[in-house]
Amino acid sequence: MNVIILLHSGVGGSGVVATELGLTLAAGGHQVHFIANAVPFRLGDATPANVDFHQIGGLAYPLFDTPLRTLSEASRIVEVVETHDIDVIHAHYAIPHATAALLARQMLRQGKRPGVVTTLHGTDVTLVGLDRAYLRATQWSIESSDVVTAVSQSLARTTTSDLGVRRDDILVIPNAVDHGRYASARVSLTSQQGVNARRRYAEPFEKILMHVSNFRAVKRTDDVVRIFAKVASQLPARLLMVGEGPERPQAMALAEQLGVSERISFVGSFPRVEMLLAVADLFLLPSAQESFGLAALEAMASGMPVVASSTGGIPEVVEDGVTGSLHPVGDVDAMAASALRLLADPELLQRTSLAASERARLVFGETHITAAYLEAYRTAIGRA
Ligand code: GMT
Repeated sequence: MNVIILLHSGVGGSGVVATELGLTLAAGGHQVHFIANAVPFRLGDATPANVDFHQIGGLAYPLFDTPLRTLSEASRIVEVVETHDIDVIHAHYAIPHATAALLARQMLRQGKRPGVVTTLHGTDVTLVGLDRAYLRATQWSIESSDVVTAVSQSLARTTTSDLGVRRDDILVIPNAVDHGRYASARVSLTSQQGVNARRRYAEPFEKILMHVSNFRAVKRTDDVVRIFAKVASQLPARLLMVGEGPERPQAMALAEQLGVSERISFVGSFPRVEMLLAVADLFLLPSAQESFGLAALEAMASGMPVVASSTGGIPEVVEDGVTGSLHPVGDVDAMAASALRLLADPELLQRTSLAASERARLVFGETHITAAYLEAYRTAIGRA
């Protein structure tokens, strides 16, 4: 199939999912065209012959406050559709990508109409889409797509209940993970190189906790620091805070205030996150809202239990008491107690780590999830 994938190129779950899906489709022989503002974060140097990247332009004319990206994106889509015999346009995130895809299809003068598949990722529904400034555009884009998928049951429900979208056929296709990549990075820890990697952050007797995010308010990174401070008061431990974002300075200040800053490494964004995940023992994700929690899934694939909030789609990813531990948003005491219970009991830690890795492999493996998207593409082509 000839597929266009529209995505946000910066650090963020939806862009990561879209990039990994595109690369998997390409590995399966499909032709993939990524269209974005910049080269997608996870695409890096991986450019197989059947993967193209098309950058969205945007004239910064003085009359416009900002470049009119949705229009330039739609124009770019039309160019790619007209020159590459595109079968389907897959928009990751409702706005502006689904809007641009639908507009582009209207703009086509002749030839075949590609199907439009929109995948909802979370904040496009729970945050941005609900803003009155975008509400009707978001509703229209979702209702007009040929096929709509959501990354969790929770998000599919919220899309109709809170966003007021009028369609009852939203497909749930969860996010996938390349389990082998994460598992083999951890296996490499047994080599000298891996031991050295771990030593960069901790002494052999210390436990390593980890958090990965874009440090936005919804991630509650202050809670991560508070949980860690409680854990570190009971056993020798270190915390790796991976990522960049607006809440990072506040998290650093809180670490100072709680006297744990020397035990925390803020390491910035890391494209090959599996290499960092491989050194850690336990993952923290105390978010206020999470439609899925891709970071938790990647941690599980790497063989780590996850202590997280029981919010949104997280319970569909992390099985409470089996692959980690879930608690109400903001219950820092309970999250710290669960982390301590896991870290202080080697047998429990190993059992939970194994269960996490197995769940990531069996439930969220790439093969059947990619097949589900291909089926969605065929349905969309039929409806277009
Ligand atoms: O969580 C973020 O800040 C990024 C955001 C995005 O759209 O890039 O992530 C959303 O999509 C991810 C991939 O499907 C999900 O794993 C995240 O749970 C979701 N974030 C929220 O719902 C807050």
